[in-house]
Amino acid sequence: MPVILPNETDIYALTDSRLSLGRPLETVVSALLGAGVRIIQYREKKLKGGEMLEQCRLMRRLTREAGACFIVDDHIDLAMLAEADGVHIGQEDIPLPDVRALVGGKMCIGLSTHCPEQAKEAVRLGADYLGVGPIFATQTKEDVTAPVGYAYLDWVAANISTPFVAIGGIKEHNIAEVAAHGAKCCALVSELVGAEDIAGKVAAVRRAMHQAD
Ligand code: TZP
Ligand code: MG
Repeated sequence: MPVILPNETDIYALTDSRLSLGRPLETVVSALLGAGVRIIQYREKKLKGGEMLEQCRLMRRLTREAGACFIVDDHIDLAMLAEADGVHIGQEDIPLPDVRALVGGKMCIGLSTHCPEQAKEAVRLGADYLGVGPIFATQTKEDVTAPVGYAYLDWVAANISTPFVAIGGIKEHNIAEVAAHGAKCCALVSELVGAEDIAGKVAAVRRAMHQAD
């Protein structure tokens, strides 16, 4: 099954059990997949390794059945053990060439970037896609860097041909503007997993994102 990258789909969902209104991961992920989300990242900060591996294997099964791409945040070991399609790393994580040495050429690697220098370096190092953000302030990520606003997004849209995903504070009410600044794919955490009606929210976010198409 070919890996789906952010330029090939519009919404990139991330999990966060702390924001999921107490619903189990399977319920949340099934709702996202049922609504047609084609990339989902497993991102959990406070769980033990054994539980995370079990959850990654569950997500691998669900995403495979749905023909969706499965990415693991930070944990290269979990990504490999669960046969994920990719791993997502940040600027202070294990450097991309070392991650590549571990995961090989088949798994995709996403790298978070916050400024043009980091984007150019990510491309040079062979990132398969770039995270671009945080566009807006967000409560979802601890130790988050300052919002980059539209200036950096505009720069990436104009200068980088590697697929990228905009992230950070993106909601139904602002996604049209983010798309107008060149984001073909947007990552959302709280807006999707925190919605009472996840399928309804995905549909509304999509409508808002494509209103100018
Ligand atoms: N990386 C940059 S901002 C962020 C991550 C993982 C969190 C985005 O969460 P939300 O709830 O969509 O603002
Ligand atoms: Mg990270």
